[in-house]
Amino acid sequence: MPRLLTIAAAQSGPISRQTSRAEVVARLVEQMRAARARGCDLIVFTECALTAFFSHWWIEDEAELDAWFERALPSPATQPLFDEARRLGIGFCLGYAELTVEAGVKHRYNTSVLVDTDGSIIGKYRKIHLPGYADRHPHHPFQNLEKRYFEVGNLGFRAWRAFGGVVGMCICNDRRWVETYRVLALQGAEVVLLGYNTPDHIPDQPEIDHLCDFHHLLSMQAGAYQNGCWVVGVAKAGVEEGVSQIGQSAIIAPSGEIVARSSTLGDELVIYRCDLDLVKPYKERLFNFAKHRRIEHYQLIATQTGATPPR
Ligand code: ING
Repeated sequence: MPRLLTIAAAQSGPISRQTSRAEVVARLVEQMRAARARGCDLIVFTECALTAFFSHWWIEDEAELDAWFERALPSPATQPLFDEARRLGIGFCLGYAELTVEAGVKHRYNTSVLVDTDGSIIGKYRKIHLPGYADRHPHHPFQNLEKRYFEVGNLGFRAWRAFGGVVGMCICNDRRWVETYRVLALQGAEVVLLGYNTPDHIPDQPEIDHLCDFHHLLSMQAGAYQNGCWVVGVAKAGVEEGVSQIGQSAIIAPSGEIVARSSTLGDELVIYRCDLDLVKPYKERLFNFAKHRRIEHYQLIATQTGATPPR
């Protein structure tokens, strides 16, 4: 019996600073309904899906910053999403800005949750690779202040048995780092879900702007193939608060092939019926870690710890 999982990558168009959570949640609920009507079992929303990507501008006031975060999930504003998921019997992955208070201390993370078809939370991931910087760059057309607004994730990369397979999550810049997929695949991950806010211009490196789409897809396709995973990448696309961001939401098979991709820069569902057993030719043969991977022989590991400089 094939293990089929029909997934919707729910690409988001721009969200303005003035758009309320309620308005955004209504957009996400509409996408959830449309996905379910097209037979989807799981819908994947993007990074920081509830608001404009506020890391693109300087915020001094703490209360102003905290207003971009969710202090609980479900929160009153996001409860309709959880209720609709339960009513429709569809699972979802949601990226959001998480504010949590531990021992009286505030902690802010760039987070995603995996939610089951009954609306219960299966697992949570907090973004580890935070790109950009913590100080102001006034000469840049926009900022990337994730190192100022978020802490590095403290939950590691984790995979959970869910939706008939093994599912892991990462967020945006994580997809560019080879370790992300490998650490998830070593836990048996068959599907990796991620959202991203990716500008099509890098103020510090304009010379590679023309490669934005290529590097984005290359990272996910390589991660999928080298670890025998399905990879679902979901954009916040279009010009949001003056920042032009790539679309290119895509569903990538364990072969590394792009089997479905977006063609707009707005709200768009990219849907594919994923046969989870297509991971087998890669996990059980080409990249059978037990048979072929020999980490004990990788000298580089020693030099990486600074033990011995390269000869
Ligand atoms: N954004 C970008 C990302 O896709 C970036 C930052 C863009 C890094 C282009 C390198 C090149 O990784 C987020 N939010 O991580």
